[in-house]
Amino acid sequence: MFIDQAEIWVKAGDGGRGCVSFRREKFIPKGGPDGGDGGKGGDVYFEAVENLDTLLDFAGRHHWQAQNGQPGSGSNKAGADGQDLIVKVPPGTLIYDTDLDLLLKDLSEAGVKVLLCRGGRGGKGNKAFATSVHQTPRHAESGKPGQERNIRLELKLIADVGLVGMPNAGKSTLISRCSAARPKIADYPFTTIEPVLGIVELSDFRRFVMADIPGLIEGAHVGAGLGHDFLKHIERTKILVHILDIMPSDGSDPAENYRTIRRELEQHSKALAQKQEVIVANKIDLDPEGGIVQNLRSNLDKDLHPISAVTGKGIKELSELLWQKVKGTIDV
Ligand SMILES: Nc1nc2c(ncn2[C@@H]2O[C@H](COP(=O)(O)OP(=O)(O)OP(=O)(O)O)[C@@H](O)[C@H]2O)c(=O)[nH]1
Ligand SMILES: [Mg+2]
Repeated sequence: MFIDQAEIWVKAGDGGRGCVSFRREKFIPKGGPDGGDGGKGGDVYFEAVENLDTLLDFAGRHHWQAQNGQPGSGSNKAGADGQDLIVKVPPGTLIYDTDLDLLLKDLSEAGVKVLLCRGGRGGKGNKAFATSVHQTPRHAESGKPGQERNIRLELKLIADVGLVGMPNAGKSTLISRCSAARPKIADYPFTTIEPVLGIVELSDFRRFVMADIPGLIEGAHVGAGLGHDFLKHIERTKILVHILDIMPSDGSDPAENYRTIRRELEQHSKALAQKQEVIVANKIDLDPEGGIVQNLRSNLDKDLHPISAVTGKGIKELSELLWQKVKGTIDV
């Protein structure tokens, strides 16, 4: 359904070069070769870890490289091996080699780790080339280059929060306010014709995924409007955010609209209707006295979260509330 993608270049470390050196000490005239070997280049691993759910970390960084091996030195000292690079990705990440157009690995579960590029072997120092007939070799090997690949990472995103509501309620305005998603917004119904995902980021690296779907209308479960097709996109979300327009331009009653959408959800699927729901009263900038929201609250007899997606009022509080609920919900 929704796919997060990143194309990157990964390279293992090169092997360190071997050393050409001869032992020189005061009273030992012909000390013999003592150049050490180069260290091995670091490998590149990919590992699926818990607590990551997007490929956002790859958006700003294209090159991922493990450390090179150190060159060898005199007195038979081998160079240090380069450090391995362990790249952490969310569980469910698919790794493709873009040059070979080949799926390399499906990191389906946390804890799975795969070696993607092998580090180059270190070169031999001149010590290694000494033989009985050739006691003063003056050459050493260079290290082997580390493997490199162009890869594509793909992750199917599952939204934590799904936005539902009548057309024009302000769903797309809300997602564009609290995430980097930029869906089309307009004052006519069915502006959104396909689902859009946004990542809502809060302080301290907290974030969750929000899905904006086309507006629902009466009869959606039997195909009216853009139909119920889109409801399947939010079947796996943890929470539904039901957006109500407190002052619909068609003059309809917000409380009635709420009930209509609830009926549609119930008729579509029981599981969907049983999801935790947060009801949002949008467009409170049109109700400066707060009277409409108050009436709506008592009419529905439910908790309402007043916001204005246009001015931004109440959005921060709403995002915090949603994050709390996403984090606290075990029911996936
Ligand atoms: N005054 C006011 N207008 C708003 C607010 N939020 C959204 N709107 C307006 O409402 C209209 C519809 O907004 P959208 O975000 O496109 O609504 P939607 O729910 O995504 O609509 P569909 O995609 O058609 O289902 C636009 O003209 C918005 O500018 C708000 O908080 N206050
Ligand atoms: Mg929309």
